Amino acid sequence: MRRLRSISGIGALVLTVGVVALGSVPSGAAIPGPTVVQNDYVVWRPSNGVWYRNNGTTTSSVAWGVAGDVPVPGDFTGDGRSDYTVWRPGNGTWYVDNRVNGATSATGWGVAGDIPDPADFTADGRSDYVVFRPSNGTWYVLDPANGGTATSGWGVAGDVPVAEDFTGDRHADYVVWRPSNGTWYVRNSVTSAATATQWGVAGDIPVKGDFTGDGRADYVVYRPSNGTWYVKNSATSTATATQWGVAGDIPVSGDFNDDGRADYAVFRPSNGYWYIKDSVSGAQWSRQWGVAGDIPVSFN
Ligand SMILES: [Ca+2]
Ligand SMILES: [Ca+2]
Ligand SMILES: [Ca+2]
Ligand SMILES: [Ca+2]
Repeated sequence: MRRLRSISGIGALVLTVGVVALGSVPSGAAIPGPTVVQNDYVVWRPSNGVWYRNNGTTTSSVAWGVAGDVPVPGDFTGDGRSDYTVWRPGNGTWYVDNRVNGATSATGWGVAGDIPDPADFTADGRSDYVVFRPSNGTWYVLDPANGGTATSGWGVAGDVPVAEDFTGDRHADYVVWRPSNGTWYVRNSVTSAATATQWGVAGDIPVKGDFTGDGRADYVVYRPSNGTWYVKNSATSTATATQWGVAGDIPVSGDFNDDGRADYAVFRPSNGYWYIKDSVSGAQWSRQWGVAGDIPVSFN
């Protein structure tokens, strides 16, 4: 695959910093945010296959992927940092570009029709290659560290795979969200214990994240119709609703201020801004990064 790398030189994307009045849904010029971030602001552009990254202080871009690919960033190499990664439906191949040293790899895992959903099932600190196959409701996991594999029948066609750790043992669990009944089906990947929790309605978008900081993923949906985030603490069942977003916004999973808790974050294609609301203090900021058509990705 063609691979180009440039640092701090993205002509098409200009970082702007300004001040606007705070409101429930800010718009307009950027509001400065934290300079130390856990999640970077990253978009992948299908039209040219370029990843544009902004870590709060510096920017870079890497050409990696082609139109039709699915961006699936994760830390596949175990250095603690997300790698530029795409999954190609046409050949079921994962293309990984090590973000730190530029080493690349291609690994076949999955077939056309699968939904890629990388997560760390083995708790070794490295994302695994993971696909959910709607045609048979089966998950396929490949450990990049040792080639070990696992399969699990969990889910049906139409379900949305949401692999993350709900049980707090650092092993990602098999999780699907079912739009037809708004139910989260969680299967502990270690013990196989299963739970079903209704949270959300058809049309919602499930979002990964631990919003409460207890090391367990929470039930989270973003509702496009009213721009509201509904979060249910997976340990206590305490629920909150937070309006953050407008029609057309794309929710993004991530902790944007490095406090160990996921934040409310949306990317607005109409103006290329990211709007973040700290899930703890309610502090708000925004950053212009990306254009319409870009895919915002969770990247740290
Ligand atoms: Ca792993
Ligand atoms: Ca787990
Ligand atoms: Ca939690
Ligand atoms: Ca946070």
